[in-house]
Amino acid sequence: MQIANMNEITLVLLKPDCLAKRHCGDVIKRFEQAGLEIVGCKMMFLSEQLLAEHYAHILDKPFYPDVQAFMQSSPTIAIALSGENAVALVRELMGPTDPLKAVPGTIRRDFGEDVKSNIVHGSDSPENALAELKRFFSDDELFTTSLKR
Ligand code: IDP
Ligand code: MG
Repeated sequence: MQIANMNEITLVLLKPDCLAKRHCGDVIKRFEQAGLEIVGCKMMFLSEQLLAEHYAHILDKPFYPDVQAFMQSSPTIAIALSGENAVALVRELMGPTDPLKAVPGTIRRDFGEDVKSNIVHGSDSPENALAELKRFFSDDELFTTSLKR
């Protein structure tokens, strides 16, 4: 059973293909329509070092150099999203890693191309979300309390 967490925050990255295809608005709209709130947002060029930390779990894969080149082909947009069960909700809206295996209506299926060029990153667990938010945002770049009404 999943325990509802109203204040969960997750990290989303709009990848270079999302920017190139002009789908940033479409993707953000899906998240906002699902009730998620933007509590942090910035455009970033991801360094080799930051990518190696972010993608530590695939660093030894033969396809990693291609992933690094793809992720450095333009800046990305990093977004912190807050809401009830934000981590799982974002993963559901994204669909699985491979857009061709995703169902229509998911972000990756509707806008993605292949297993590498899949439009968006979303943290895969609340623990990883906390680590990733720390990696991409400083405390004063996250507006987690001031936006609450
Ligand atoms: P996820 O993004 O769905 O969590 P991960 O397994 O964490 O998937 O992989 C990180 C990213 O690495 C993927 O989003 C994708 O861009 C890339 N990637 C994963 N598997 C492959 C592959 O088999 N070939 C090329 N790129 C891949
Ligand atoms: Mg992942």
